[in-house]
Amino acid sequence: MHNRFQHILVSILILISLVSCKGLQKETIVYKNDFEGSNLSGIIDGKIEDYNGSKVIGRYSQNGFLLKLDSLPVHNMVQISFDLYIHDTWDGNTVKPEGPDIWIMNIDGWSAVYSTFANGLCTNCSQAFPVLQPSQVNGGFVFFNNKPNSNAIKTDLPGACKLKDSKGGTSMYKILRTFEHTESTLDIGCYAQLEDSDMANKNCNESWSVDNMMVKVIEFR
Ligand SMILES: [Ca+2]
Ligand SMILES: [Ca+2]
Repeated sequence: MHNRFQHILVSILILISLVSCKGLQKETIVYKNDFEGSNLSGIIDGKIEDYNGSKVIGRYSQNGFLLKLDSLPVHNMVQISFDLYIHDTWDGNTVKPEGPDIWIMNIDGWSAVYSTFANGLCTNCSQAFPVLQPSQVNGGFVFFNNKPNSNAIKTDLPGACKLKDSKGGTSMYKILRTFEHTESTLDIGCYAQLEDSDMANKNCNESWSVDNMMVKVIEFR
């Protein structure tokens, strides 16, 4: 009987410590933007466009934008999440002159995403995503071969320009990155490096945009 009482007491103590441990993690949303108010404060090279009934940051073809956050509360980790729209005809791992078509996210200058996407009319194409980084072979980059639209959340969205109004013209991905970070400033750069032999229409042929961006800082005490 004595042992049984001890057993129950230990169980209760473990339960209390588990509950209190959970309380030691503090999350703070430091940035949240659905771009419906066209708010581009803190963003360099930001621009707004309407896509499929929602305002997005974009569209970009080559280049992109930089979000600069400062005065962040004390934290150990950062979590970034957003919707990435890949519009029209991306050629994935295809070699020059039509590819590779690379989407890039740099955080404080380090590479968080350097991956290829394929969408639209690309036949016999492959894309690296959801593999986020290429391997390095003989000083060059080799991208992983996944099927076009791998891990896309939506593949039946209309295109934005070249494939405007045609279903499947855009694919949507959820980008989620969580990493250790303690500095009070945070730079998030989103870019693309796209190859297209049709330079005059590149902005229409292949572009991207972002929506519902959220940045959380997490503190473990
Ligand atoms: Ca929006
Ligand atoms: Ca291309």
